[in-house]
Amino acid sequence: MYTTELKDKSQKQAATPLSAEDPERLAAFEARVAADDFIEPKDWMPDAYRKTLVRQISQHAHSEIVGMLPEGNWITRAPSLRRKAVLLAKVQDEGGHGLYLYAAAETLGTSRDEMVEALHSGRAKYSTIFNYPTLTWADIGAIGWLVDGAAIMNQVPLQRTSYGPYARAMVRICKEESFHQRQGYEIMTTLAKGSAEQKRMAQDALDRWWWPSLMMFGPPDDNSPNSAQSMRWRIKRESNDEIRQRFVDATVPQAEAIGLSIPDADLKWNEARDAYDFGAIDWEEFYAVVRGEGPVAKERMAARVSAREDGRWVREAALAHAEKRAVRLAAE
Ligand code: FAQ
Repeated sequence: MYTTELKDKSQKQAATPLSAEDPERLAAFEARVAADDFIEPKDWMPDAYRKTLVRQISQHAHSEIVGMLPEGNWITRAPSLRRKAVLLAKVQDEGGHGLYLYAAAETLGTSRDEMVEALHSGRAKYSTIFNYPTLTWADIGAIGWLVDGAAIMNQVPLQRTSYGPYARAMVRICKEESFHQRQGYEIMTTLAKGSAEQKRMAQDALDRWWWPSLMMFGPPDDNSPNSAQSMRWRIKRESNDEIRQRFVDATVPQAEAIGLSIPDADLKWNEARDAYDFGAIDWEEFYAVVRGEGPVAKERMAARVSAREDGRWVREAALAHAEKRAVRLAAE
């Protein structure tokens, strides 16, 4: 259903001068990017390239970590032991993704503490999608199916992003997201084929998660300030709108297969484009959520801040233990 194959269109991007830094180094850097070489942590890179990567990778990491909260809300209420074990494993995977991504960003010279501080003080963003509440069990199905489905669409091209540590983290993450998408779709299938009430619950979850899922891909291309530069640097390999369209085209038949309807009166197959036309996204809502006005934005940040505070003694104890151990080993 989902492929990890990369349909690369960024090859077509012209080699445009990237910035005004040391021309020789810059030319060598550009040539490597153009040749699809990975840039590695100790390689020279333009400052703006480094900044863009820290911004995107750390925001991606924050999204994984904050993204544990909506599903974590249902671990104790999963309807069976099997569902609980699967959900626990999935939420744990998201924590792991956050850690690989923080580690990838740290190779660019930013500490984890700095990144976490930027999140907690509201300076760094995380995905809008995690500012919506999980009201019923069907929301767990909808998140796996739609949110992980959208995450895969966006992350498959990132397996060939130009920065080596980010690209390699993506390979493993995509494999795990693929399992997450399937478990979500399986929950939705079970509910959609269940009692009338279960089917209503599944439809209600789809109604609430559909539009926020389309917003995950970011603003439209003509309103995406970072895209042009990121495409030239091959950090982004495909545009926000291209990936959003691919997600719609893959997901609509999946909804039809289980008898659910996409909540979009304008959704229509377009023969000429070989793709679905779909209705207008409410960008006002998107920007409000980006500004921190999402339905449960305050709860999300409060939960992250208190988790950090509650875990302080563990970090301090681990550090004290490591120091004692180092002294003991040195003495021996
Ligand atoms: N939410 O110029 P662009 C997941 C911001 S992981 C919030 O287009 P760019 C796994 C953007 O940062 C989901 N902010 O920006 C999971 C920029 O602001 P800035 C996360 C958004 O970077 C599943 C401004 O708008 N995935 O779900 C959003 O070129 C289930 C202008 O936008 C990633 O982070 C948004 N949706 O393209 C976990 C993938 N969209 O930074 C748990 C990596 C845009 O200049 C459960 N990231 N903004 O202040 C990317 O691919 C890119 O960063 C984009 C945005 C495509 C998200």
